[in-house]
Amino acid sequence: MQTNEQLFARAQRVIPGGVNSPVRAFRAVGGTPRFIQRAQGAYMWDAEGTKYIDYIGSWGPMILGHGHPAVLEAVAKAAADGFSFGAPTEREIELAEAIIAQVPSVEQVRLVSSGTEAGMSALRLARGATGRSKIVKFEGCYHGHADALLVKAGSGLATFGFPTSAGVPPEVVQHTLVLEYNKVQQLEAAFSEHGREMACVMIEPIAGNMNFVRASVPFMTRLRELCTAHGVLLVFDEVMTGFRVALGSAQSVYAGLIPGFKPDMSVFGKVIGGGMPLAAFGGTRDVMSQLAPLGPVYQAGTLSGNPVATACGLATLKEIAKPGFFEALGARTRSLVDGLTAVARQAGVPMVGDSEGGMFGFFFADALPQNYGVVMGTDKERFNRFFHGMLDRGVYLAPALYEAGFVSAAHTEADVAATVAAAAEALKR
Ligand code: HOZ
Repeated sequence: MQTNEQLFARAQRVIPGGVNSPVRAFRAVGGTPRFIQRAQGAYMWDAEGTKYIDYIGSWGPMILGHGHPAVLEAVAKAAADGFSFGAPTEREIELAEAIIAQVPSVEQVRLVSSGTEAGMSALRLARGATGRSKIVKFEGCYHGHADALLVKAGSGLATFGFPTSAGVPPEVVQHTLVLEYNKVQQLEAAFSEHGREMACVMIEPIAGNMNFVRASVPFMTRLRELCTAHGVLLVFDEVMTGFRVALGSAQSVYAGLIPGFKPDMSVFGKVIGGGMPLAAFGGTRDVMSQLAPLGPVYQAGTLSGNPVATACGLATLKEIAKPGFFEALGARTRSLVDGLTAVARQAGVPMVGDSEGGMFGFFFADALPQNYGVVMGTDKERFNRFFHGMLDRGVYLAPALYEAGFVSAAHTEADVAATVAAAAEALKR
């Protein structure tokens, strides 16, 4: 058996930083990343055989837990029929239909392989469809690592203290305006100055890359009004929230709060692939018809709509559409957050938390942050101590304070109780 430490040392010789995605390296929290060997249900086991209750769920996709039998069966059957054809399949239509059935703002959808690809393609399409160049994003919102969107993003960039990546020339981001999340006045000022030059505003409606921060209802209402008034496309990045916070995604949550609310375009990933590389972007038929081969906006991919990935996604969407699924998941997630904040209160530690469906976040602070600046000011040292205290007790939280957490349908009340008991101990440190 090789230890996590031995594997990490070996990995660092052949992979930059020993990982294929920066936040996995534990740089924010320190220590040795766990090399995962297998997972089942709500649990993962590392190379040393240590068992963890998993609250990352592959950073969102594993909403059913690991190794769900219906998903395994669908994947095995699809794999036996062929891994990739580079030609259309019926399953792609079925997945597109399944997405459209739950998200009324999406009339057509194109499948791709990653959230980054989906965000990048949505951006090109928004620019092509409007004939405009400027785009707006918000501090702390991460839309994948395409150049134009890698400005003041949260997630890994926040972890490493680089607001923007090196290798992104200033000319490439000269059309990207970055505003503060939840600041209505800034939004109004930006629209009055640049509204007619903007192609789109891209937003994580519930930001999961600065932990868990909701767009307020007044902010979202005004954003929708301004986009409509200026002919700017409102693009919801639902890579994290899509089919995770509700069956209709975060846009259904806002539609319940703001009558008639709809974004113009949406970006999905994670849950729609059930753990396989699959993502999508969609919108009105009008906008989507600008895409090649119908229109002039080019976008393509050898593995787009991959038959095994679509089987995995379809089987996952079928399970989560069952009656009562989100009610149960939401209740379990709320009970976790309530439990964590209750033991923190008992320990005299300021902690606040929030959740929607199966996505949650918590901060060592007195009040829930409304934007990135405030998130950055919450107690990072305390978070890091807590992270390790939980890991030592068999609870695997996201290894950075800037990331949301995820509960799956496989987590039981007993898992939540064990997690809360671990937290009570960890908070004593
Ligand atoms: N983009 C993810 C964090 N928000 C990290 C994905 C990973 O490292 O697997």
